[in-house]
Amino acid sequence: MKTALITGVTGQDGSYLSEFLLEKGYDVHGIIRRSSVDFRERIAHLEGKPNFHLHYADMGDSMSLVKVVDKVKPDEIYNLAAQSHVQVSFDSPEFTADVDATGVLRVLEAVRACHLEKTCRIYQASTSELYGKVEEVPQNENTPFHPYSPYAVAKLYGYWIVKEYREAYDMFCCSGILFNHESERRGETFVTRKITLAAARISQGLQDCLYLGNLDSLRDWGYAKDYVECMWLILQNDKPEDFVIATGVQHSVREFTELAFRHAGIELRFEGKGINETGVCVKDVRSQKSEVGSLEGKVLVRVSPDFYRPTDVVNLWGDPTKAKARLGWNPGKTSFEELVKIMVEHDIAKVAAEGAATKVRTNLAEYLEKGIVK
Ligand code: NAP
Ligand code: G4F
Repeated sequence: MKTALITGVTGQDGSYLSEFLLEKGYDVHGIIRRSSVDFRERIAHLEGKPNFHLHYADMGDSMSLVKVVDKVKPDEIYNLAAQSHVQVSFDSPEFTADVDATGVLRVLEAVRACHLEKTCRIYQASTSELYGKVEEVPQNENTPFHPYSPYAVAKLYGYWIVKEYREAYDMFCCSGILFNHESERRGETFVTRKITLAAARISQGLQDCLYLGNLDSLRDWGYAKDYVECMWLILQNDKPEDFVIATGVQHSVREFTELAFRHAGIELRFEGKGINETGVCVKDVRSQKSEVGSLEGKVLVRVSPDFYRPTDVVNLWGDPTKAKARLGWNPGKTSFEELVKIMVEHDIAKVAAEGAATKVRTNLAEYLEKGIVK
């Protein structure tokens, strides 16, 4: 039985990766950090399983990482922990650097301190944000980096320190340069989930309008469940290498919004430009109309400069040729259309099930809309 240690186990990817590795027969250990609320929604269904274990540690605390690595003696480490929100990195750049840059170094050094550098393989959660102000479209493993946010600059350090330890100490450590991957477990302030939750709430009469930033931004969106398989494949490869993981298909935030609302029974037409652009309901085919009646003619999407970034990455499009050829990974397993459908159907059911509690969440949605929480 192999032993894996996952940092960021409570996150979107950490939860799917845990399920994937448990299914493969691994003994899975995850790192959690102390929080005033004991709320681990994404992994609650795994707690109590005999091969699933949790340990307190923090990416900002070297000694805690050394102690966990020494206790678990993992065959594989998946370093997924990060302050992962790009816009938040402009508000908390130093914290982001500590966790996303120095944190990677702490993991590598913990492995060396425990004398596991010859046996333990390490996966680093790298990102398409490294391409930032893109210098080439689509982007592959040889495309030059141009990070364009404090988050991306921190992640660039993570990428290079992994490469350095691979070359200096002959360690099996690799970066997966993953393009955006989403799911029904995606954090609620990333654009896709914000849209699918809003489409669900608006369709049930629990939210009036969705406020977004740059609708023209282009992303290569995949399904997180498919991407965690690739993290594992990267560590099963015969030599340590970095890989771009993407679908090879690109869509705009506007297209994502149109499709999500369509799945909720609402046809939108976008009109106007820049901050004056709006998404108007032109056809309301919801199966159950809420007490607010037909939405036709109503403005359901508006642009708010609160969600503009000081520098925004607007043209991410990955080329997964290497991962397909060398790892046998299938980038087309879940299409963009299927992804949006999965997320909207999940959120429609979630909003309906939450009932009165959803109304409380709607207040949060109003805060989100006002830009208090990005
Ligand atoms: P996520 O849902 O935001 O999860 C981040 C995880 O990191 C959470 O478990 C979080 O714990 C943990 N964490 C944050 N700060 C920590 C600290 N100081 N000590 C210990 N744990 C800490 O992110 P994700 O979407 O799963 O992404 C996983 C990784 O892939 C991240 O490194 C992200 O930057 C990278 N990535 C993501 C994408 C994407 O599209 N999803 C694309 C490329 C790269 P709490 O639950 O306690 O907050
Ligand atoms: O969903 P996002 O916040 O994701 P972003 O910035 O691409 O970052 C995610 O993917 C990266 C991989 O490329 C990861 F490394 C990172 O950890 C994270 O998982 O924003 C996507 C795009 C941006 O261009 C943003 O400006 O959507 C645009 N956008 C437009 N309106 C919005 C909004 N983003 C957010 N979060 N909220 C909006 O209202």
